[in-house]
Amino acid sequence: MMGVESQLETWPAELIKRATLVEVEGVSLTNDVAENWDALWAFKARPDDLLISTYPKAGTTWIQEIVDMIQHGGDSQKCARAPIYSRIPFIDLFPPPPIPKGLDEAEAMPSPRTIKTHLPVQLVPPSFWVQNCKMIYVARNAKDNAVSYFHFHRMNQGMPEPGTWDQFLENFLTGQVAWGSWLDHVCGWWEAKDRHPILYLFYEDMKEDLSREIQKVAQFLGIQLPDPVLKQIVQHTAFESMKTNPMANYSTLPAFIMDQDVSPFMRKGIVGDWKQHFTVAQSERLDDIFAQKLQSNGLTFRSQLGMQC
Ligand code: PPS
Repeated sequence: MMGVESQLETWPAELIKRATLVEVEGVSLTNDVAENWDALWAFKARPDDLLISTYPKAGTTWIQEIVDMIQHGGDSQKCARAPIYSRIPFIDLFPPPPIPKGLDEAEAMPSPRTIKTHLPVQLVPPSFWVQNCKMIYVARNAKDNAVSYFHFHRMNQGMPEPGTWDQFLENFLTGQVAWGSWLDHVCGWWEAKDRHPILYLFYEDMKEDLSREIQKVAQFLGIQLPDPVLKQIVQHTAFESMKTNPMANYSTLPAFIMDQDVSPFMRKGIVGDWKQHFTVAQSERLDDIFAQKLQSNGLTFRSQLGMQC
């Protein structure tokens, strides 16, 4: 993707169109993913691939930067080699040319590769399971996740129209958003971790103690982190650092793709911002819809630090 940013400057903005939703195996996906479904499903994973999976806006970019820093011994210069979307290809991204498809970028990348997906567990290309690839999943509480996703729809001109917050929340609650139901996503990956090498992390835990969660990731990857390296990674992946890092904050993309004046990609980066958006009734409705399945899966989320719900 190096060099594509300069080509984009001369690109007709009308080429970016808001996506529509199409169901694949009962999951709402954007039309571009659905149109390329066969190629995505046939993706050939390699045994030393690391797959990063998240529901959109759960902390994907954060864990990507952490993993890249761990893999490069905490060397922030090496992690500045390219924007995050080029360092770690996103296989379920099918933009119009000249932006390369994530699949093509992944295929061209030498091993060992780290790959990003937002797919629910049952839609992950089978070769990842066959090759027994390591996977890291990050989950975020539904309320902050929904708010972040709403603002992302507003600023990303390739996402479906979000409508009002009230409309968007209804779609989120019924899984009528890209990559489907948050509930099915977090529960499906939670169940899969018992039969596969999956490190399941929570955004809220990362906010609570970043150093502790980075150490979990390093241990999972079998990499020793000397104390000064750990400190460097904590500093480099703190919200304020990533917000101003052009290789992490998506500011390399033009405004006709992501309009950061509408809402910055690195927006607030906190736990509990949902309180500024949800009415009491909306909060209770979400709890009613999600609580039972979460409970029966033994899955607990914190929607503010210092409490569980
Ligand atoms: S995407 O488009 O799905 O890849 O987006 P994703 O990276 O998953 O989510 C973006 C949200 O994560 C927040 N973020 C962070 N929070 C805390 N610390 C760090 N370092 C960090 N990096 C990204 C980002 O601000 C978005 O959340 P909101 O709530 O919108 O601020």
